[in-house]
Amino acid sequence: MTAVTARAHTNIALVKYWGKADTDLIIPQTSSLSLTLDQFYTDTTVAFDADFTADTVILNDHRLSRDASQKVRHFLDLVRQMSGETRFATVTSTNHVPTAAGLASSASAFAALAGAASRAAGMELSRADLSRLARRGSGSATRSIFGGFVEWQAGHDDHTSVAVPFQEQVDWPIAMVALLLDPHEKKVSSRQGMQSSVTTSPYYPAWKQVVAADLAAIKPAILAHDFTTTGEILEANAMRMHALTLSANPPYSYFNGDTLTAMQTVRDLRAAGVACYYTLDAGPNLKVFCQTPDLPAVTTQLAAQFGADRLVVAHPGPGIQFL
Ligand code: 2P0
Repeated sequence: MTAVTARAHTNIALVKYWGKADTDLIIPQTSSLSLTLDQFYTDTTVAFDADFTADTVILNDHRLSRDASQKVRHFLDLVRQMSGETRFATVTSTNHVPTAAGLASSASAFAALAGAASRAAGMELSRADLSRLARRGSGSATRSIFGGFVEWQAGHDDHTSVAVPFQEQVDWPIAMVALLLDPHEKKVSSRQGMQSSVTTSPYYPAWKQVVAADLAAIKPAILAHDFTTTGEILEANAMRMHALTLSANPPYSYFNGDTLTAMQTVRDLRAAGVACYYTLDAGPNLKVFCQTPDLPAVTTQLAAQFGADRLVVAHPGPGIQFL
């Protein structure tokens, strides 16, 4: 038995992925672009052994039930199919995500699992192949194979739907401040939510145009370290993604009251001359994008309003590592 351990960091999309073209292969409707973060990562160890009579999944020291481990076991089946491995595995995973971040993401989880499981099964995959494999577990995991700014190119099949580094070494002093407003699990999972948007929102065709235009505009802005353009695009993109939840049938929303208050705080900071922009995913928690000289002003205001224990400051992080 050889155990392999991989570490992958989570990522925050600046131009969001919200909708699948193929729900089985997890081919998205659009490309997306993210920033991998240094503060939040998952360490996963996988070992296959002929003595095991079933797959076992241990997450943060707790053994998962068959139901809770279904996605991971399905992923292991895929790895066995690809590699010819026939034994069962034990997967031991630890999420290093400060509870205050509200960021328990499937992105770092499936990226780390793709790395550890494929190598434990004897495969030496390129990072592009790891990205393709991670995608089969969770869409956002496709991007977590790489560090810094990453583009997931939508593609049209298993081979062409893959992430590519856009800028792995980030020499731009930027930060993402995670603000926890509600630690509870979301009522509508991303998977259900995005599918409902694809099939019922009349605005979905417009979203595809929005993403194409935002990607074309944000890439040169990032390369030029144009903070204002980058910030304006990522904030508007997040709001337009959330417009797909409000316009779905039945309509739903990931916002709570504090979400709206925090958005106003960010706008007030900007009006007061502090450059910062927010984004948010399938939950009520904000991530505030700023440059490091503005960090003290941003964190002081957010801490005064919501409590210092609800903030985690993150910076650009690395791609997958084998430990
Ligand atoms: C993203 N999110 O681009 C978007 C923005 C949430 C909001 O990817 O069904 O866990 O496993 O592919 O990747 C979260 O959805 O969904 C997500 P699946 P995933 O980061």
